[in-house]
Amino acid sequence: MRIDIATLFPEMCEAILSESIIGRARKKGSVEIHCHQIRDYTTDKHRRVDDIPYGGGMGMVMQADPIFNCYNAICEQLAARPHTIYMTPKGRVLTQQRAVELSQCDTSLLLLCGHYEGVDQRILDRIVDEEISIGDYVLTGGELPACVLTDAIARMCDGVLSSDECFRNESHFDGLLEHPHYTRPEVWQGEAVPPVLLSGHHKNIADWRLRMSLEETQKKRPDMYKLYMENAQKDK
Ligand code: 6GU
Repeated sequence: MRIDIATLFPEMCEAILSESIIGRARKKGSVEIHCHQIRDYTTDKHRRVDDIPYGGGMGMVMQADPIFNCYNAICEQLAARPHTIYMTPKGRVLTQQRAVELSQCDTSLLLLCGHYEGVDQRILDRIVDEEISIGDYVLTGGELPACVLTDAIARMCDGVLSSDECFRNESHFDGLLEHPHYTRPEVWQGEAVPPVLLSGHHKNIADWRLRMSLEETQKKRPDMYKLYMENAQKDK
């Protein structure tokens, strides 16, 4: 999987995506992530990327041309058109299911990060296939959302985690929150690990984990619990 990110702050994305599991996966070559500086694709001597909005009002708007030049350079590198996603609070809110689908996308992905008050609508109309938000709140730019989306997708690509099991069991994957986890010591400040986990009885452990998952979901995310139960009914 290859992900390109077009932004005015490539160092911000590069810093986040060079650490930990994603950083290691990039070094190994399991995922390819390229951050592009949109400002490098300006043609005027002031390297201008934004201007005041037509119609007046607050803030600056990112201009079409630098973004279009950056996009075309990426297309040329890829020798293909990437699936292009604009990160915006107006987009569809990211879900685990959408992240799974994007991780299986057969073309590469391009994430476009907006800044200031927005981006000229004409470039969005020309190159964007999909708009994604990471939640119903407003951030100063698309960089953190692009890193969130990249992490969510990249961790499911082959060779990034030690095995599929690492994400097949976890919160949100099957519509439930994960069961609690315990590690050594067996007793910590008077609190013991649930005895079933020390029993070595795999069936009992699996049953306990599913029960805890259901309880956890019902308590913390009644909305997810309701959906899960409705789907379980349908599957019967
Ligand atoms: Cl994708 N961008 C910005 N600026 N704010 C957001 C967002 C994206 N998703 C949630 N808030």
